[in-house]
Amino acid sequence: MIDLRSDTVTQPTPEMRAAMAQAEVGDDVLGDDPTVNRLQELAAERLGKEAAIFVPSGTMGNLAAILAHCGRGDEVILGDKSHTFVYEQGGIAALGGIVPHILPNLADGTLDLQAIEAAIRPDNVHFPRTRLICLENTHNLCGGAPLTPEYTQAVAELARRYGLKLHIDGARIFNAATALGVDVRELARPADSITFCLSKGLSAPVGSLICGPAAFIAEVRRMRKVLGGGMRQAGVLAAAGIVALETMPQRLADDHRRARRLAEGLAALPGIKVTPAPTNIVYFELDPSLPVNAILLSEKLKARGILIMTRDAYRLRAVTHHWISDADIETTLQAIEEILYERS
Ligand code: TLP
Repeated sequence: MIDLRSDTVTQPTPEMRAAMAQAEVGDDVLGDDPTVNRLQELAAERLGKEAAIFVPSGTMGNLAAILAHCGRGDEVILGDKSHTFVYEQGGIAALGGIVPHILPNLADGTLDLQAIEAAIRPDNVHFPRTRLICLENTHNLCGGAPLTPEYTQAVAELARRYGLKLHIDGARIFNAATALGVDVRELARPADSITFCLSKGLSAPVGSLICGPAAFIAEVRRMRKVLGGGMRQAGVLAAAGIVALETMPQRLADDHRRARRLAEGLAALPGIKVTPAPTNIVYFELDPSLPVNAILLSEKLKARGILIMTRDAYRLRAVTHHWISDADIETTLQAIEEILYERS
């Protein structure tokens, strides 16, 4: 199968499997797993933060971080297309009693600075207290758009002026760093906390890390435990994460090149509109006049061994990753052309 549904489908590499088999482990809830501890130290160092904590998923990472920043009734400013708002079941509200204050994401994944400032609540008994601003880098629903260090810094300065914190959902922060040609620390520095995922472009089977000041990470550790995310001999997972962090960021440029090729190939087909694809995520839209809609196209591709995700009746998403080759991209383009113009 050519699986373009997501970079979450990546399988561990042989080197990761070997590291997992040999991992030294201990009870991580007691702080005794040497491999988890090593991963956390490595993650903190790579992101330029004081400390880090390993969690089972990006969803739990964002939730635990936001719970550590905010209390019940507090408000968080975030984008209407952010993963936390759209795809995390409203967990911050459902489990944390935290109020999402939604602002429109612009096409480049940013939130307008003036709109953020206007959304910050004055001290008034009628309002919830604004505590936190959340950004997403790269921005999944905005076509994998990377946010620049300058924009992130501007949001951080605004947050500081009002005594707020800044959290980044950096699920794909290494993709952002690659696309912008900057060190990942430049992107993380302005933020008080950042979550990133090992199990997307970095190809590890499980896990995410939250990075930030040591005192904040201690609070996140409490939140992780209450959410049921305290894992015991998690070193078998962390071992793959260490290999991921050490060996995989370097190869993300290949994913981006393949996504660009896919986007260009699709854009050349009549009736297809493609969102700019600066990293590894390609969104495209089918003109309703074409003989197939998104669902039918994905079904016909599946019959040819190609998996792709539908977004709505006409929009689809394809994501490149470690297990997608140049030849897979050409095969996919060829198949889409044949299906759309009914030569299948
Ligand atoms: N995104 C998944 C789906 O949930 C949509 C995908 O296939 O892209 N932040 C961002 C920006 C994400 O894209 C995701 C996963 C997460 C957080 C959550 O990570 P997990 O799946 O580990 O909970």
